[in-house]
Amino acid sequence: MEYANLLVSVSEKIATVTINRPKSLNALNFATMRDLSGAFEDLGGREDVGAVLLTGAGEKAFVAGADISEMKDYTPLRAFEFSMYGQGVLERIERLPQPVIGVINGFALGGGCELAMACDLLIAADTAKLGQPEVSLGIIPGYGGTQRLPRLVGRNLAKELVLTGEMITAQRAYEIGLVNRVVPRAELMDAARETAMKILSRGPVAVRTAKMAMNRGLDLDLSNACAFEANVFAVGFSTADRIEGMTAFLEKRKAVFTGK
Ligand code: CO8
Repeated sequence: MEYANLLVSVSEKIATVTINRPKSLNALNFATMRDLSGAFEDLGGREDVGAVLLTGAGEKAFVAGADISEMKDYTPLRAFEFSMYGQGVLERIERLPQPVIGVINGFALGGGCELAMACDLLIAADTAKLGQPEVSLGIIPGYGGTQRLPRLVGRNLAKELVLTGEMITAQRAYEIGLVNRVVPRAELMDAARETAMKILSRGPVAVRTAKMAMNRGLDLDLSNACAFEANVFAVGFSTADRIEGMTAFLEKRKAVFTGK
């Protein structure tokens, strides 16, 4: 599939989705959100894709936010519609069956930070900067930033970031649990691929269902979430992968999973 604002490639079961508007620091206009929606819908159904890397084109930015030049003329109704549409796109990314690694190659601001938070884990270049600067524009985050950020880093740190609008370094983002790892810029893609390869070497059904159990369980109370986990755990015992995984362990060899 070809997209006006994205580059999508697949190699060794790893899809790389690159937001490709470097002149605007990969700002998210409506067309880009529509492309992201289409690309992730397509990737979710592909058997040749076991993990996805999401990154931005160019040296400067992952995504510097929603496209301010497009947003400046919004009516309240349009703002509501685009916020809801974008939230749906981020939910599609968050709920993709395969794991999604956000590869933060530069600025991840506003809608860019929100997009990053919809990924399963984040690897950032040491040069990256993250933040929710919306209040500097007189608006609030609209792609789930006021909701995902407190869930990820805790209420007080989220309030500090959203209310001051200050950017933080990748290192600080690591310290507060917003990103998983910080690596030198030159090593970023290799580090992301390495993490994806490690995940791909595990039981594919287990990886997908573990992701789902964590995502869905976080929205439930602990007791019901654990009951949900027990059900998903039990389903795992219907797979060829679990027979292979346990047999390989007992035979002291590497498991060869089929994803069945
Ligand atoms: N939207 C549109 N264009 C942008 C954006 C953006 N968010 N960010 C950068 N650009 C453009 C600049 O206008 C500039 O274009 P041009 O060359 O034509 O003048 C080009 O990208 C390069 O940017 P700068 O010259 O500003 O580069 P600097 O290195 O000087 O600065 C910064 C980099 C600090 C990242 C700076 O560009 C900046 O502050 N950008 C805006 C960051 C921001 O405020 N982001 C939040 C936007 S609001 C938002 O994301 C809300 C999300 C929810 C929306 C839900 C409803 C739709």
